[in-house]
This record gives sequence, structure tokens and C-alpha cells, in this order.
Amino acid sequence: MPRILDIGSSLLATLARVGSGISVGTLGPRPAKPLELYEFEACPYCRKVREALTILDLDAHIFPCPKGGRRFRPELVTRAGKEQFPYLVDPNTGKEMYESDVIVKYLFESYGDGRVPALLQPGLLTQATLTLASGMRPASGLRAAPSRAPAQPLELWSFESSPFCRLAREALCSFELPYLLHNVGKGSPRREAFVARSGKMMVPFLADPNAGVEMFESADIVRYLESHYGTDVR
Ligand SMILES: N[C@@H](CCC(=O)N[C@@H](CS)C(=O)NCC(=O)O)C(=O)O
Repeated sequence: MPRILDIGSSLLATLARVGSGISVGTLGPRPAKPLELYEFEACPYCRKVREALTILDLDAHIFPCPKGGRRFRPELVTRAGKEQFPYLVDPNTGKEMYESDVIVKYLFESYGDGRVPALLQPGLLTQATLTLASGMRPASGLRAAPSRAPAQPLELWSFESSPFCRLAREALCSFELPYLLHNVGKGSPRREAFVARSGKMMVPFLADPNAGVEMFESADIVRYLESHYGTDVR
């Protein structure tokens, strides 16, 4: 797809969700360890949870489970019994759960002020806008593509509703590349530390500890992931 269409459709997805997942909300206790999430980028229910992670300024180990995926889908079935996404694991409390509404409520009760924002509440408005957002790029971040598995997870600095971050996450998802997601939405108290590390406030920012590579720019990140991991070798 031409880049202008990539960015345009990714932006439309953000607009469909009226900007939910851009900014940080009221924060509660901070978890000692990152959360863990089995999900795939094109799934509207997974997006709901990823928006909550941005609003609550939470990091998460992401285990991408695109359709046809052979890395983390079987792992989830062994762990929890079925292929249904999203699935959240909180190593801080030992709690694990399916169902996006249950997950979102749990996250706001554990790491926010207990109040779920209107655009994440169960109901027609949330569901319709999430479906619309996913419909903007229905085939991206949906199916697994052949890839080489990294020895260590990658790291991505992002926030959910950035149209550019979405492009990077779609590639990570399609290639089933596990990564530590650092959410740095607008108003995040961790932006300062991110700038100190990366040099400027711009996302997406990818770090690949396997190759000692770090980069900004969604197009460069997608190209890097394709050339470095997009192969038939599993
Ligand atoms: N009520 C569930 C619905 C989750 C759901 O239907 N997820 C779809 C993906 S969008 C799924 O897991 N499909 C099975 C698959 O992808 O194999 C929730 O809100 O979490």
C-alpha cells in the first residue's frame, strides 16, 4: 500500500476512536513488573485493552497472536485453554483473564482511579467505534507472515492512537515478534526518561537488543523488521 494511504487509514482509525488512547489519564498504583498481553493488532477487543494501557501509562510484554500464528497462539492454548484474544496476565497479582471488558475494568481498578472512561465502557458506542477503527485497516496486523524468531524480545516506545506507531506494531504483529511495549502517551510522566534515552520525543522508537539497533521512523522500522525478520526460517 502506498505510504500516504497507510498513514491516512491509520489516522482514520485514530479519528474513529475520537483520540482515545492518545493521552494519559488519572494514574493509580504502579506495577513493579510489566503486564503481559496476548493479542493481535487488527482485533478491536485487543485495541480496547491497548488503549487502556496507554491511558494508564502501563508497560506490557506483547505476545503477538495473528491468525495462523504458530508462536504464541499455541502457547496461550496451553496456558489458558482457548484461542481468544485479548488475554491479560498480571505477574504482579497472579491474575490472568480473557474478555476485554473484564480486563479493562481490572486495569482501571488496579492501576487507575477505578473509573473506566466513557469510550472504554461496555456498550454500543465503544463497540461501534472500535469496529470502525479496525475496519480502516482490516488486513493489517491480522495474519501471520513467515519470520525468524528473535532470541530476545524487542522494545517499542509507542502510544496506542499514534497512526505511525500502529504501522510499526502491525509489522511486529504479523511477524509474531514479541516486544516490550513502553507506552508514552501525551502527559506520560515517563516521557522525560524516554527523551533522555532516545534523544527526542518522537514515537515509534524501536530497540532491537539482538542486533544492537535502535531507530525512529515507522517506515524505517517496518523496512528493518521485514528485512531482518521476514523470512521463511522459523
Ligand atoms: N468478548 C471477547 C471477544 C474477543 C474476541 O472475539 N476476539 C477475537 C478476535 S477480535 C478472537 O479471539 N478470535 C479468535 C481468533 O482470532 O482466533 C472480548 O471482549 O474479549
